[in-house]
Order: sequence, then structure tokens, then C-alpha cells
Amino acid sequence: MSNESIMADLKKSVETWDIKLAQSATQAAIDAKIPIGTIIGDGLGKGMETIGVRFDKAEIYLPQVVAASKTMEAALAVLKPLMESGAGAMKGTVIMGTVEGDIHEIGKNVCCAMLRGAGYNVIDLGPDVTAMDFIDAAEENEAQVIGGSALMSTTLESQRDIVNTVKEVGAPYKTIFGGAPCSQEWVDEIGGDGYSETANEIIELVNKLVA
Ligand code: B12
Repeated sequence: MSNESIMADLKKSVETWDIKLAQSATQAAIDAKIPIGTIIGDGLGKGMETIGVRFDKAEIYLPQVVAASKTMEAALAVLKPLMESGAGAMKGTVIMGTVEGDIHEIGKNVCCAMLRGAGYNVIDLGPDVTAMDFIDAAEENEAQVIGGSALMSTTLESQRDIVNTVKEVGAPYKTIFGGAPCSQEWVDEIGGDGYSETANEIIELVNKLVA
């Protein structure tokens, strides 16, 4: 099987919430020595992007979104042993979460998987996380970076809260942000340290910040 068709199967498996295909395509990708970042970012993650667009257009509904994210999780479970063993010494610790007031998790989960695949210790605080909880977790885990995902224009302000709280407590953490309504301009405005539009670019972003 060619690498192109493996990549196509990875994307298709999430788009059609086909858990068996996701697991077999992920194993085929591992056997073909396709890098973890490519499997997640250009395969499974691309399928999840299609799901987001189709849900937006009301072509599919919540049960299908949930089924697609379960498919993605099943594929990530196949990758897990590689993520944990391959990295050797951890490159650093990143606290990730979806900001206060926001329950969207799929994109944040893709980012967590990419960072784990690249050798980072990722503490995922889940959805609806307050600024102070991000900072407490960073302190507890001696993290270098805090990443906040926001999927709604109304919760972008919670990203600003994170930057302000980091400054108020005088903490050394770098802050990175993303999510559909977020942009480089917004992150510049609130004084954050980094933005990436997709999970593909998050590794380079974090590498630069912890260097
Ligand atoms: C799936 C979905 C849901 C699911 C979430 C399931 C889950 N467990 O996550 C459910 C059905 C639960 C849901 C609920 C709601 N949703 Co909704 N949802 C979506 C949808 C369709 C897709 C989001 C998604 O998963 N995309 C796929 C992922 C892979 O992409 P992503 O999240 O953008 O992430 C990528 C990048 O942004 C980046 N990234 C993401 N996070 C981070 C973080 C960092 C640090 C970095 C660097 C990068 C980064 O990397 C990711 C991978 O490449 C979007 C529409 C859309 N197209 O975005 C609406 C959308 C976000 N939802 C919306 C709304 C309004 C809601 C609700 C309020 C609906 C309601 N009335 O109840 C509730 C939210 C309640 C709340 N308090 O949060 C609106 C927001 C409008 C706005 N601009 O404010 C949207 C845009 C739909 C719309 N057009 O109206 N939703």
C-alpha cells in the first residue's frame, strides 16, 4: 500500500467514523515509518477538520461529531506506545486546556497529541479551565508553556485573562493560543507569546519558545 493511500485512509476513517479503518490505517502508517506528526496532522487531523466544516453546514449532527472524535481517539491509542517510548528525555512540559466558558475540545486534543508525539510532556486540563487553574497546573508541573484553546468569539477574552494573570502573578510561563476565532493579530493584541493556526505548526512554535 502506498503512503498516499495510507494517508487517504487515515483522513477517511475519521470522516466516516470508521474505528476499524482508523486502527488498521494507523498501524499501516507506523509500519511504513510515516512520522507521528504527519499521521496526526496530515491524516487524522485533516479528517477532523472536515467533520468541523460539515457540522458547521448542518450536514452532520452531534452524534457524528462524537463518533468521529472517538475514532480519532482509537487511532491515537494505537500511536500511544510510540509517543511514550520514542521521545527519550522529555523536551519540556506544556499545560494545555480549553479556556473558561468553552467546552470545545477536539482541536485542543489534536494539539496535545501532536506535542506528545514530538516528545513533550503534555498536561491536558480539559475544557472550561480558569486562568488561575492554568497557572496552578504550570507551577505544580514546572511547565514552560501554557496553551489555551478558544473556539468561540465570546471566550477569546478568557485568553486575555490568562496573559493578564500570568503577568499579575509574575510567572515565567510562555503563553500560546489557538482555535478558530483566534489569530496572530489577536494574540499580539493581548500580549501572548505565540499563535498557530493548525496543530501542524504547534511543534515548531513550542520548540522556538522553549529553546
Ligand atoms: C464540534 C463543535 C462542537 C461540539 C464540540 C465537541 C467537543 N467535545 O469538542 C459541540 C456540539 C459540543 C459544540 C457545542 C457548542 N458550540 Co460548537 N462547534 C463545533 C465545530 C463544528 C467544530 C469545532 C472543531 O472541533 N473543529 C475541528 C478542530 C480540529 O479544529 P479547531 O478546533 O479549529 O482546532 C485546530 C486549530 O484551531 C488549532 N488549535 C485549536 N486549539 C488550539 C490551542 C492552541 C494553544 C494552539 C496553538 C492551536 C490550537 O489546532 C487545531 C488542529 O489543527 C465548530 C465550527 C467550526 N468549523 O469550527 C462549532 C462552533 C465553534 N461552535 C459554536 C457554538 C456557538 C457552540 C455552542 C455555544 C452551541 C450551543 N448553542 O449550545 C456550544 C458551546 C457551549 C460552550 N460553552 O462551549 C460556534 C462558535 C461561534 C463563535 N464564533 O462564537 C461555532 C463556530 C459554530 C458556528 N458557526 O456557529 N460545538
